[in-house]
Amino acid sequence: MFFSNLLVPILKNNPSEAKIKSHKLMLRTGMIKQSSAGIYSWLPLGFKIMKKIENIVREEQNRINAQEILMPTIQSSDIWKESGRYEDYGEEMLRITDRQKREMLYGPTNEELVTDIFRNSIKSYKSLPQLLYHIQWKFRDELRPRFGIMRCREFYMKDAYSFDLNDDEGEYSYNKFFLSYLKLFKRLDLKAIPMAADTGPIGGNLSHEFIILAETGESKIYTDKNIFEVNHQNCEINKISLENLRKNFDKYYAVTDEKYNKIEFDKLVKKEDQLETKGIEVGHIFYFGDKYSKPMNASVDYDGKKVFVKMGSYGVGVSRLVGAIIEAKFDEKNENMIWPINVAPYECVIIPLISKSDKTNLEKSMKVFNKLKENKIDTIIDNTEENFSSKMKKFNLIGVPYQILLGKKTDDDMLEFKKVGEESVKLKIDEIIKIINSKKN
Ligand code: 5CA
Repeated sequence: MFFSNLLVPILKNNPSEAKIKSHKLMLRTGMIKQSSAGIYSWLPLGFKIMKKIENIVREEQNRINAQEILMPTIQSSDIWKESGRYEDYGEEMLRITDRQKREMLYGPTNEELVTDIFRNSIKSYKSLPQLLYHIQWKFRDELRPRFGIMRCREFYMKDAYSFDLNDDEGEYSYNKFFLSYLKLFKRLDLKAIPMAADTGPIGGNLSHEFIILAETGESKIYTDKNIFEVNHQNCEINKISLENLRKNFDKYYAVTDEKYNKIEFDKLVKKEDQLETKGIEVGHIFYFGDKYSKPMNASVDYDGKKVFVKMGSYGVGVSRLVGAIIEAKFDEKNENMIWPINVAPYECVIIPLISKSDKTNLEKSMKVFNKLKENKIDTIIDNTEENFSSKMKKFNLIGVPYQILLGKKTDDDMLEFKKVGEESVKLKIDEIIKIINSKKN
C-alpha cells in the first residue's frame, strides 16, 4: 500500500543498453531485471501488469468455453519424435538430459503434449469439440534475443488447442478464437489487425497473425487501410455470424512479409488505400487439421470408424503484450506510459505532501485509501518525502491513470483529483470512486 515498501528500483535516466522505448521504460521503472540474455525476472510493478493482462486473457478464453489446464514446462522428447518435430525444430529448442540419461526439452510450444493428453482421455466424437488452453512459460533459444521482453528466450504465453471431428467444425473453432482475440485486444485498448500469415514450424495452411501497428515492430506488414473499419461488435458465436466476420476481414488484402506479393498488392488495393508499415505480433492462430493427430494416433470413434481429429492452435504473447501496450500507447511528449485502467499497475495513487514535521496529510491519505479499497479500487500511497512535483512525475511515467493530490490547502470534503494528462479538478470522494469504477471493463 505504501510506495516506500515496494521493490521498485527506479532509475534516473534511460538505460543505454535498451534500443526501444518499452525496453527502456520497463528497465527504468524497475518492472523487469535481466538475469541472462533474453531471460528476465519480473519485479512487482511489471509482474502486476502482466498478471492483470493474464486474467483478461483468461476471461476471454473462458467466454468461448475453452477449458483451462496447466501443462509442464519440461517435456519428454518421445512425443516430439512421434510427431516428427524433434529434429525439425532445430536449435531454437533447448534440449536437456536428465540423470537417467533421458532426453527432455523445455517446451517452445505444446501441440504434442496436448495431443498426448487428448488421445488418452477422449474416445468418442460425442465429446467434441474440445477447446483446451494453458498459460505457461515457454523457452525458445532465439539466436538474437532483443528488445527486452518483446523477443526473449523465456516468455509467458497463452496457448490454446482445438480438437474437432472434421474441417468444417475445425474452422468453426478457429473462428471462435478469431473473434475471441478481437475482443481481447479491444479490452486492452489495442487495435489488432488479423493478417494472413505463414505457419512456420507449427504447420498447416490457414493462419492469421494479430498485429498492432507500431514503428518499432519487427513484422513488416502490407495492408488495405479499409480493414481498420471492419467491426466485430455485432458478431455472435454461431457458425454463420463467425464465417461472415472472417469474410469481412479476408476480403481486404492484409499480409505479413512472408506472404507479400507486390503485383498482387498493386492489383488488389488502390494506391491511396495501400499501407506499408510495421507492427508487433501479439497473437497467432493456426489451423493444421491432422498434422499432429495422424502421426500421434489421436482419433475418435465415429459410427464405428476411426477418425483422426482436426486441430488448431492459438497463441497470445502475454509477456510480450506488456511491452506492446507501452509501444502502442506511450505519450512521447510528456514521457508517460499509458495503461488501459484494467491493466494499470495501480488504478489510483494518493500523493500527499508530507514533511518530517507534518504528517497530517499522510493520515488523511489512509482514510482516502480505505474508502477506495472498500470500493475495490487498486490504490497506492506515495508516502515518500520527495517533493510534490517529482512524485507526480514519477507516477506519470509509471502510468498510474488517476492521482489524488493532498497538498497544503486540502480540505476534507473536496479532493484534488487528476487524470494523467489533464488538469486537476476538485471532487468529493464518492464522485471520484464513481469515475474510476465507470472506466473499468
Ligand atoms: N503453438 C502456436 C500457437 S499456440 C505458437 O507457438 N505460436 S507462435 O509461435 O506464433 O507464438 C505465439 C505468440 O507468442 C506470438 O504471437 C508472440 O506474441 C509470442 N511470442 C513468440 N515468440 C516470442 C518471443 N521470443 N518472445 C516473446 N513473445 C513471443
